[in-house]
Formats: sequence, C-alpha cells, structure tokens
Amino acid sequence: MKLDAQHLQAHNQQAAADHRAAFDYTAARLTRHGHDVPRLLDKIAALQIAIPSWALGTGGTRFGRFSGGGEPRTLEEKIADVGLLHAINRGSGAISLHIPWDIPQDAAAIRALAQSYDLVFDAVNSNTFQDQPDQALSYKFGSLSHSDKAYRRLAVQHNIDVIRHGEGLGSRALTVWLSDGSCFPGQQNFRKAFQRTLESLQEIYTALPADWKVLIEYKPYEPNFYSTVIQDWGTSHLLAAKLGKKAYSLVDLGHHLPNTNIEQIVATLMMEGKLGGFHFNDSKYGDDDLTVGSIRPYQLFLIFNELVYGMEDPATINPTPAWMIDASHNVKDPLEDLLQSVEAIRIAYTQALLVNREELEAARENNDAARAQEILQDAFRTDVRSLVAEARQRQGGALNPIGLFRHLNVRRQLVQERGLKTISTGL
Ligand code: AOS
Ligand code: ZN
Ligand code: ZN
Ligand code: ZN
Repeated sequence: MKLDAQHLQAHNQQAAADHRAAFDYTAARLTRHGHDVPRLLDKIAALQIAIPSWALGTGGTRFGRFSGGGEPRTLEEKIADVGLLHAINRGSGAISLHIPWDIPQDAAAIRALAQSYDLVFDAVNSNTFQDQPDQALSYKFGSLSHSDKAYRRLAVQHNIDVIRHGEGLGSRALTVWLSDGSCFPGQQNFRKAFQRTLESLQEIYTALPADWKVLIEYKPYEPNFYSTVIQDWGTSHLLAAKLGKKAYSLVDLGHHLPNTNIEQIVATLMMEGKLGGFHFNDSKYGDDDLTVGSIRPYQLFLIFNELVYGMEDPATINPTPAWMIDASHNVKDPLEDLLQSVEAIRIAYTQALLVNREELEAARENNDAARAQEILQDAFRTDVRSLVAEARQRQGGALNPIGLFRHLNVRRQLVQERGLKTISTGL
C-alpha cells in the first residue's frame, strides 16, 4: 500500500494545535539558552536510519514464532514496507539487506523500486551462520574460521558474492557477523581460529571495491556458548586495524555483557577513526533485540552523547557511521516497533545535540562531577519530542507516526493484500 499524502496532512491538521504549543514552548526555551533551533531541525531531519530487511516480519525466538499476518513475502514487499515507514516518519530512508534471505534477482529493477520510495541501500549483510539448502559443506563447526580450508573458501566466496549483489544495488558496505566459536573448553584453538578468520577476511577485503567498507560486528556469545571468535570490540578492532583503512568495527548495542560501558567503547573507536557502523536495539539481559529505547533510554542518550562529540569534534577522523536498526521480536507489530525505534534514536540524538559541550569540558577540567551531571541531565530531561515531530513534519512526514499508522489501519490493509498466514523470507 502507498501512503495517501492528503490523508497524512489531514491527520497532521488534527494534531496541529497541540503540537504548535509544545514546539513553541521548547523552541523558545532552547533559543533563550543559546541554541540555534532551525539548525537543530536540519540536523534531526538529516539523520536517516537503515531498516533491516529481517525486521519486517515477526522475529520470534528459538522457541517459536507467532506470525502477525500481512508480513512481506518478497524483497519487493519488504521494500514497500520500508517505503511506507519512510513516508510516515521521513527518517528511515535506507534498507539493509541480508543475503541470501533477500537475493535481488534483478538488481537494476530492485534499485529502481527502492528509488521510487526514496530509499537507498545501506550495508549488505552476509550469512555464514546458517547452511543453505543446497550447500555442499556445513558451517556447523565454523565458517571464516573453520579448521578446513575448503569450508573457509566457501564462506569467503559467499561474502564476495554478497559484495557483488551490493554493488548492483548501490550499497557501499559489507557487514560481517560470524557465529564462529566453540561450545566447550578445549574445542577450539583460540589463536588458530583468530588467524584463520583474519586470513579469510583479508581475502574478502581484497575483493572490496575502492569506495567500500567492511564492518566487523562482534558479540560475546550465542549461538556458541563457550567462546566466540570475534567476541568483543577489542577483537573486532584488532581485525579492522590489521585489515586496513576500509575495515571498521560495528557496534551492536545488544552484543555486550551486562553493564558494559558501551559509550566508552564508542568514544575509543571514534578516537581511532574505526567506528564504521551501528546496530541499534535495546536489551535487559543479552542480545534481546528489543525496541530501541524501550529499556535503557539514558544509556542510549549517553551513547549518542559520545557519537555527537565524535562527529562534531573538528579534529575527528571517524567517518559518519552507518546507522542501522537490528531489532525484531515476537509481540509487537513489526512496523510499529520500527517506528518506535526510529523515534527513540532521533530523540536521543536530539538530546545529545543539546549538551553544552564547552560547559561540560569546563566542568571536567575543574573535576566538577556534580556540574557535569547537571549538564548531561539537563539535556536528557529536555522533552524534545516536539522538535523531532516538527523536523518530521517539515520533511512531509506525520506528526504522530504510530497514530497515523493505526488511523490508516495499515496492518489490516496489509493482511488484506498479503493474507494472514505470511512467512517472510529470513528468520
Ligand atoms: C546477530 O546477533 C547479529 O546481531 C547480526 O547483525 C545478524 O546478522 C542479524 O541480526 C541478522 O540475523
Ligand atoms: Zn547486529
Ligand atoms: Zn545480535
Ligand atoms: Zn541483534
């Protein structure tokens, strides 16, 4: 389904008076505090978050999956869903594909279809954590790190194929996440597994086009529960540093052991110019892949505080990271879930833009911890929702994305179009 622009305008009209009052109040207060509100709105509007093709259907867990109906059955339908999200919120103008779940048979046609929705292709994701039906050798005991060269060659070739697919779509990055590791002490030689992974990545790196990046994602455990070859940011950074200029680390928020200081990892990677991408989600325990901002919004703000500092510091050597969501689960409508995630990201970003950096640095230089906290929390506790809504409205989006989604009965229409029992390709 396509969004009817007039319907959107009418819906915005209903919310206009309330919105105007909130926006005027916030804008006036921020202006009094020395902020340039029009500039803030431009920055908010410029932040575009890629939607993962695997999040458009109900994700489920290893215990089960409860389809919600009307889910996209093809890549074309996935693009239509992201197009709809983008038309509503104007903040999800990119899609991150997963190969082989989303093989573009005709790249030019798929690219044109995406363009018709104002979408570009962000990083393409390879998959050597599952066996494909016709696969000659199994990844049960690893892929890029496998003890047998023939298996490694297969996995390397898959990654090169993914790059080729991505080239056809105008994508400029490959994200590699490996499940390689071991379940029991003694099962694997850590050093050999690392060395083999490095060698495999070097072969993939050689096949990267000049203007491409490879993003190396890390995760401490799951599906392997004793060791994971690329377990943490240090290992990812070590690989990226050995590979060269086009290799970067990718931070997935759910891929840290409890209480890890993720904002400090972000700061360090950006200082080194090695933060290439982000997978946003939220979690209480592990890689829970919950809606962004649903559990720890303050942590998300602190992470954005480092990201904004890293991007706006005149001495920065870090390219703008690729922003992607990596969340999907069982209970919400996946499209509402994604609207909430994009909103949470834009809110945290906006709050981070409000941090008074000069005053914060002065407080730090004076070792004034209380003042530093006041500065951060003043920004975090500012209700910026009307700024985010104003930026979205100026871009042609909805003041209240979920309100519009429900008002239009989008899910009912999708069920009518696609049926109640739909299994999207992928997870
Ligand atoms: C897995 O835990 C990772 O987050 C990866 O990014 C993975 O490729 C993605 O979630 C698709 O399964
Ligand atoms: Zn991820
Ligand atoms: Zn994950
Ligand atoms: Zn995840």
